[in-house]
Amino acid sequence: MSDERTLVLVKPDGVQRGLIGEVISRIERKGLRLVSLELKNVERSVAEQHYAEHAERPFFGELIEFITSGPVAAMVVEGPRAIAAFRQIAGGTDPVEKATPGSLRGDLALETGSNIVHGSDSAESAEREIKLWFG
Ligand code: RTP
Ligand code: MG
Repeated sequence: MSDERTLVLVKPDGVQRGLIGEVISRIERKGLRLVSLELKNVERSVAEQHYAEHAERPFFGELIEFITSGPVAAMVVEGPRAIAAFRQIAGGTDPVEKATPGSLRGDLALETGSNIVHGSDSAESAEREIKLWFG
């Protein structure tokens, strides 16, 4: 099977809590490869484009405030089925109701609004997001 690329973000809560290493470690232990890595201050316009699919949702304002509240670690991760594989490592969106133990969110987060990591959800999203974050 040919390799895929996915965009991973360690969100501001994960950076502030010192979890960048933990996230990278789990990516590498799974067998995925890091191909780009940059600590970035997030422009509001980038945040809004990144989460454009949620623009009409009631939590959109909070989501944008949160993701622009401090630096994020942005990375491009590569490997066979990288998109689904990282979603598995991350765990479900709600860290208590959906993420299972053993996943980043299941082990390390409590709230949906601050759930440590982002991973692209499809090949189309990955392509769009990698362009947005890395040009
Ligand atoms: P992400 O895009 O950040 O990787 O998370 P995800 O795919 O697991 O979840 P998604 O549905 O794309 O939602 C994006 C982020 O919005 C926040 N959210 N809040 N209050 C709520 O009901 C709610 N739903 C989603 C979460 O922080 C989620 O990661
Ligand atoms: Mg998403």
